[in-house]
Amino acid sequence: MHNGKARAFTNIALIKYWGKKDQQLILPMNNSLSLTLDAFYTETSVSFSKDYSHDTFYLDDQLQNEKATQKISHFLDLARKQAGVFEHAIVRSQNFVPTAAGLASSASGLAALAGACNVALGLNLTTKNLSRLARRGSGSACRSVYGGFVEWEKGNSDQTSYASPVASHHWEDDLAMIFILINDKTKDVSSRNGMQRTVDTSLYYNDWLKAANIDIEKARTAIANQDFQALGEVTEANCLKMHATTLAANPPFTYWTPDSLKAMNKVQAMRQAGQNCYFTMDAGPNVKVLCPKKDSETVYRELQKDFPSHQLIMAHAGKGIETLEMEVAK
Ligand code: 2P0
Repeated sequence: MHNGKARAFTNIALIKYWGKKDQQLILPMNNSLSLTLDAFYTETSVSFSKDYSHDTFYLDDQLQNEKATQKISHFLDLARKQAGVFEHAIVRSQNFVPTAAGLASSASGLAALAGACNVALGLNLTTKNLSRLARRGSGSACRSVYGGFVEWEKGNSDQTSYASPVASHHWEDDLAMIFILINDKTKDVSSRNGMQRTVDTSLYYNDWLKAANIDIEKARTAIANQDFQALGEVTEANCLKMHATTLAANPPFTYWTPDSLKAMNKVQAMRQAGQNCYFTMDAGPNVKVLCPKKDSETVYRELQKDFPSHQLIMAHAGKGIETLEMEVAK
């Protein structure tokens, strides 16, 4: 029996990963830059044993179906191959999210699984190689290996595509991100399918790539200068450009709902009224508001005027991946 357990926090991209040039290796078309957060995380344990005849996956204590288990098995195969261990496994994942609001994250989930496999299989990976392994599970997971600001260098091969921390002199500790949870009644386009459809069909995709390269440079400079306004402006603009590509895809789609727009308008109105805050959105309807930590209570109270408290979650900068002690089941 080989056991391992790890905890990984989710991350939100300020400059988005949107499109792959290699779907099998999960090599992205552009560099992305994220902030790891403290509010949502996943703890995953894995036990490999020659006594198991197949892989089993429990998420939040629920046995998962074949499709969900296959994605995990595919990842386990990569880890098993690296280790030269060919035993099946039981994977138990627990998502820690304040409410059941569709915030379960593949970033924290696959990063935690990579961390657990690293321990269980004795891979002894450097953080760079752990980031490469996590990337194979889900692109954004490679950024959750680190805390604070993180940049995923797109690279051009399995060896050269991985995340690293962005030097910030702990500036991330002065920031906050408030999640506005928006109910999603629309039909889901997964991020994986959405980004691929956009790469394949969106009229705006090439312009997105040009813009993302410029935006990431601006974000790096803003972090180096600890310039909140510059970071907020490029974060919001980059998100809007990413979402614009989906409208020009075939068939077209959007992750926005009426309440997403209400939230975006609210943030812009707050800014016009002198508040320091900017939004970003990912492959779903939730809106995330970036603001300085010292202003976060004021921003939160202002958002409470339009959104009930149970739809608002305050987050701050989070840590990188952690190894945990595992209680071995009898
Ligand atoms: C990001 N997203 O940079 C972007 C912005 C969504 C919008 O990374 O196919 O779950 O597993 O590599 O990482 C979500 O995509 O996709 C994502 P796969 P992933 O955070």
